[in-house]
Amino acid sequence: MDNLDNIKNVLAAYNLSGNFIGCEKLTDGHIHSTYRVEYEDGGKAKNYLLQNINTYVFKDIEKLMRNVKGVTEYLGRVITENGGDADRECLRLFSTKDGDIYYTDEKCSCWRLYNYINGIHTVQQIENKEVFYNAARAFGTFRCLLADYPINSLEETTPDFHNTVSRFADFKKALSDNLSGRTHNAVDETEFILARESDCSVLVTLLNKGELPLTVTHNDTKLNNVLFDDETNEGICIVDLDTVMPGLSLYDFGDSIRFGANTASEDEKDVSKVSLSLELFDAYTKGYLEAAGKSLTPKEIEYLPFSAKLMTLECGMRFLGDYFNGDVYFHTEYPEHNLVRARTQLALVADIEKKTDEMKAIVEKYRKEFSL
Ligand code: GN1
Ligand code: MG
Repeated sequence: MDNLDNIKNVLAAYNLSGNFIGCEKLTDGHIHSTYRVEYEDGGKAKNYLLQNINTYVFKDIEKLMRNVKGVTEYLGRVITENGGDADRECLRLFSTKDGDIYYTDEKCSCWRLYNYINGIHTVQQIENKEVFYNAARAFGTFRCLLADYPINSLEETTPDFHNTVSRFADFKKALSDNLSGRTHNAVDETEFILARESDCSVLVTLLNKGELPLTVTHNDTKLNNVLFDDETNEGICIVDLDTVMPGLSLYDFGDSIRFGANTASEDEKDVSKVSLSLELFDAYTKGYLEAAGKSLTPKEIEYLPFSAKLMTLECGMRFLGDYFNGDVYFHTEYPEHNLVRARTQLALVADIEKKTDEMKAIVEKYRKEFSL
């Protein structure tokens, strides 16, 4: 954990009333370091979410924070106009005493402060399909809320984030650089990826030809980026807005399936536990098409099953590439962590390939049911 005194110094840059009580590190994300900070004010507990921003991943902090400010303010406005509770249904960014939207400490490390939403929980792995259906509705609603967001004002904070052609090139570079000297540990996995090069250009080509629309996308639609209400279990708030950028809706759908419809966790060591749950794919497809289907084109709907395969392959390439590069991007807990993660993703790709026909039939079922 970052030094407690340092955290207190950071908090002193903000205008927070009451007394600091303590803080705990939250461990959901692979990128930033996140803390729940507790204050006591007039006998009442008040929580905040403090984040130490990973500037290795987000190299241009100004761009990043301009996007986050723009999107959170916009969401707050739209949610309020729709009669919702913006303090619970979206992230709110606090400004420092100097009016800045992030704070740079003496070590040049960057921090930001959000509201902490009470009465919610996150889910790491699905236990019943209702949860996944609710996540799908939340991501579908998120898409609709941002449908009119001025896409040209969004900066590309991480260029080519889901450009699978450049992700493939990055993987090949990591393989040939072999900075960690570990490529011999993943010969079969490497071969599996290299055999799927042609998949990597499918969506990029359709986008370049104008056959798929560029939309405002979240780009990191992991299940644990949804906050679920403790009482209703509905997905009430989408977090992790750093990668909200112009992109394809298929990236969002596919990445949700990759993470949530896997019968094993992302870092399960026993790959025989990994498979695509068709029941969960069905639940997510239903929720997503119910909430956002009307805003999707026939081509987008057609490619929903493929997007699940492609986003899973991309993630496998990223984990394995990072393993070859020496674990410089994703936080890891043990030396082989990225290799283990890559193996689960590739096992899931193989299973999706076997189940493609059933996945297509599920999409078709809901396309008809919702008259899309
Ligand atoms: C990272 O921050 P987190 O854990 O929600 C990553 C995603 C990956 C994901 C894999 C900015 O997401 O792209 O799909 O790990 N975020 C970034 O679990 O690279
Ligand atoms: Mg996250």
